[in-house]
Amino acid sequence: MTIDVATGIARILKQEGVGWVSTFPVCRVNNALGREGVPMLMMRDDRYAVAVADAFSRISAGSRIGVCTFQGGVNAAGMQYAYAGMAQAYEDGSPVLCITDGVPAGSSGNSQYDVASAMKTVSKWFGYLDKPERTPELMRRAFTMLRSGRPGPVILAIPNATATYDETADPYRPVKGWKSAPDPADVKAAVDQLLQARNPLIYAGEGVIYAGASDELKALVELVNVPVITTLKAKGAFPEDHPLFVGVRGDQVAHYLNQSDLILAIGSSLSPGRFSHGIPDAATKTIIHCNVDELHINKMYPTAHAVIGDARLTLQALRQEMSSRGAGRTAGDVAAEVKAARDQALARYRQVMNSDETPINPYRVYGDLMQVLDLRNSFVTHESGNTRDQLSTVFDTLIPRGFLGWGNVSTLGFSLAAAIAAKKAFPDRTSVAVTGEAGLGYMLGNLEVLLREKLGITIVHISNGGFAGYGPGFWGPGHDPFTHQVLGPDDVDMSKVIGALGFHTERVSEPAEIIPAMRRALEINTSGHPAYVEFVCCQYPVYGQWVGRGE
Ligand SMILES: Cc1ncc(C[n+]2csc(CCOP(=O)(O)OP(=O)(O)O)c2C)c(N)n1
Ligand SMILES: [Mg+2]
Repeated sequence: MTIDVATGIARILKQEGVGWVSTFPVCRVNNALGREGVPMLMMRDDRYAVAVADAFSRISAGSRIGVCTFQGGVNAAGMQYAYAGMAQAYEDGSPVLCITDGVPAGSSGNSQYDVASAMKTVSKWFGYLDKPERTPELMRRAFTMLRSGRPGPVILAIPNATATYDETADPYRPVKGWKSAPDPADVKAAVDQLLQARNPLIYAGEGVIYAGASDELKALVELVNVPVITTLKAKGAFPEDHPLFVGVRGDQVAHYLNQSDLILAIGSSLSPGRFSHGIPDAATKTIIHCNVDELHINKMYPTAHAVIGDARLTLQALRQEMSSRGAGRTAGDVAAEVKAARDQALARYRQVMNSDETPINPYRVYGDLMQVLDLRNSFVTHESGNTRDQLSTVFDTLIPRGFLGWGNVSTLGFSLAAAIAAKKAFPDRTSVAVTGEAGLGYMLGNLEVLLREKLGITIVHISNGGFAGYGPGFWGPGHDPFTHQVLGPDDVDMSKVIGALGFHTERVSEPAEIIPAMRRALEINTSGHPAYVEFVCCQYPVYGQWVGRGE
């Protein structure tokens, strides 16, 4: 049967199990999606169309692929605005499928902006559908890239969505995705080195989550009795109430990174971005780097030994090799030392988590949030700024993706997209985005979506009247004293602004009111209604640092 390209794409997406597509109009495949019954989640700008699909892929650990569409072609405003979302997905390695209009044949001279070059800088693969018959081929290729190897965004540009082809000539079959197991000799060598180490440390990255390898990580860790840190993006890959969990950041993490003589990195690039640790004194440590491909090996730090393969298969192989040699490493005092280091480093935060001061200390909000939430059935994410730095210092994550840490690139406003995606991925989990004023500013235009789509999520606003940002804060002796001040809770009542939209809103100034207000908001969420809670907080830019960054 002859069909047009847009219809072919819509049908293939259904075959691939794609349940909905996020979008901002216009894109020439959208009408076919509508006709073929693929629901569209219409965001209020192109960047959020990408970000929601990106976050859905992250939260599903790539087991379900987020798909978005946005305007492309000649002089494409949509694509230029979506670029921010794609750049973020690319930097963070998220397997999202972006579908857009391509520049039609013969029109390549009509745009100053070189679409193909631009798209190639932010994608694992950029496909240009230059012939309608190639629709199944390019979609097959796209899903192969999305489901295999190192994750990253894939972009497909469709220059002529109404061109037709014979659907029966090359029937589409869904793509499974493939994994590779490591070389057994490399596994043996890694175990040899691990057994020789005095103070080994396991450094787990997001690859563990994408491989669905949290159970395997825990099994190996318990066998070898080695302390664990995770990256920000892998927060939750290892249960944070486990006696061998050190942390994501903070003095205890610094201590373990500094004292380690061997680092077994699994599923992490190990290349320090703005929001990750460097390896202090790397040249004096043995670095065993387990990664899905060679891109990150011998990058930044000398790799003593690489184990290339899927994180789950690698962890299984390491455990088998370890078991086959008799025991693991003896328990000794490892867990007791981890506990002592954590207790010491977290004491100052645990104290402010119980603070009765007003304006409210932000840590009191985080502490109370942990009490209110069922940490095995909830989703929390941060924003760029203090909420990221503080939550990643103290928030206990007990299940993979109970918390989404994000940010090799930390684009303000992403928490709203993440909370929406979490609600779509796990409708029964409570979904909470914690933001400052800057993140909230980015979200405002998109809040209508939550009402229209009946998405019961709660936005928690740590309202401190300024851009605390990084380091010691923007203010006073902070690094940006001229660019931190915005109208704060004394000047504007954001709960009224957002309440007028139709959200359930509250404004909380008393610490004792945090838990009751959160309970009301989460209860209202269960009927599909969004909530916004503003906590009038003090400026308190205190949190764990990143280590080994030479700053
Ligand atoms: C798109 C984008 N532009 C700029 C930044 C740099 N930046 C990081 S945090 C921040 C200010 C955060 O202030 P606020 O939201 O009030 O959070 P606070 O730290 O006060 O809790 C800025 C401008 C960014 N992360 N993303
Ligand atoms: Mg602020």
